[in-house]
Amino acid sequence: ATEKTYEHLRVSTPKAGVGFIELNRPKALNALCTPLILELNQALRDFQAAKSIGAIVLTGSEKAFAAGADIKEMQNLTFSDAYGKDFIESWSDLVTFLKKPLITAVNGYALGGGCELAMMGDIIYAGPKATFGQPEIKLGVIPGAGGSQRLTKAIGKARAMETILTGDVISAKQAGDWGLVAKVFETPEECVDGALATAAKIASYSQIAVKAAKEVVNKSQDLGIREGVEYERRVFHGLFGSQDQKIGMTAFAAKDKPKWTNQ
Ligand code: CO8
Repeated sequence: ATEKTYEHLRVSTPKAGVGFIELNRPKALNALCTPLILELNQALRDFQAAKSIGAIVLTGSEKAFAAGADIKEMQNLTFSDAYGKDFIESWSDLVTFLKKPLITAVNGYALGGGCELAMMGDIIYAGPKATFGQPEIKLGVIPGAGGSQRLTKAIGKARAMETILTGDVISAKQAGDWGLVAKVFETPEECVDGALATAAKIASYSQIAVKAAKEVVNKSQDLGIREGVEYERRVFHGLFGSQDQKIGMTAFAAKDKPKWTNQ
């Protein structure tokens, strides 16, 4: 059910529990046109709904993760079109509906909307030539899919301000040093394989615990420390109502491997 045919994506399940999406619009360096975004939303929704899938990897090509929103599509957009039709709002769907972990494996250009899409990942991995940036300023606009907020949270105000105001790019090494990405790999293949291996590891755990873990870490982005810790504790307490808590702890005590029920 998850392996539909798409025009701008390749979708597969290369490892147990892992959904894999490759952006595939090579002629435009994976520029994010509306049809591509609609397909991406659909593929993510399918993986979100698939019981067997525990984590998702999103990548592009070796040359480009995505070179941004489709500039040619935006060129003649008017304010009333953009505001009236909530241009880009369907993008926020990507993060708000997705409860399963998403790893973005970035090789090549991740610019503008491409950088924003990469940052929608719960974990970002980078290949050696990954190039991040928010060059919208050069087009007479600003980031519009969360870049000013997520980049600032990720690397701090001074660096984000410099990046967004100059349009200068961030290299893979710099992204690693600044903590924008979790890991920098030596080759593009290792970056994608590393993301798939991490996704497989996450998918081997109880989906209910993984979902709760993602939820509480994300809360840290919105809540103060006191409310955040209280929120975490409520969710932690709630997991004692799950079967998998009993299964995991019983298996540990018996020196067995747990067989999760995702209940
Ligand atoms: N949109 C549309 N087409 C693009 C885009 C893009 N963002 N990026 C590249 N392409 C196309 C080029 O037009 C070219 O097409 P053609 O062969 O028909 O001329 C093809 O892809 C190959 O590109 P280049 O020849 O330019 O390749 P180079 O290797 O010389 O350069 C670069 C690569 C540096 C990445 C260059 O293509 C570039 O600067 N691209 C634009 C980067 C950019 O400005 N991105 C930000 C876009 S604005 C944005 O994302 C706003 C986000 C708002 C939220 C999202 C809303 C959907």
